[in-house]
Amino acid sequence: MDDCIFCKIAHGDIPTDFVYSDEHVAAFRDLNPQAPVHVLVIPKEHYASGVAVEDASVWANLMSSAVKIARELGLEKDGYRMVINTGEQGGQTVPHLHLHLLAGRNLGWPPG
Ligand code: DGP
Repeated sequence: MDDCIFCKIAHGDIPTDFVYSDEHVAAFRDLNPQAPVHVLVIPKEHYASGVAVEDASVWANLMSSAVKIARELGLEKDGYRMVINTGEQGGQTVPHLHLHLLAGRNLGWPPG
């Protein structure tokens, strides 16, 4: 997708400090962090949202990478939250599937 900001990040068109990167997945810090740790984990392939995913391996790669990143960042002891906003009412603003990994403070529930 030529006009997708997360595709540009994933493919190295925008200089980015990656927290993690492999063949399928990239992770980088959110521009507008909502917690002391706020990492976005994305598939390198473009999916407008999770609704567009038909291949379960996309979910497997995304989730297993997020768990690995949480472990590497030392988040397991105090805990963390993973969020995937989907669609308008789900609060999604960037139309490229992404998982928010949030940690470093007490996170409220229910979400706003
Ligand atoms: P969502 O509302 O779930 O679609 O989250 C999109 C997030 O993406 C939001 O927290 C801000 C972040 N974001 C948007 N544009 C950029 C960008 O260019 N770079 C980075 N690092 N984060 C971005």
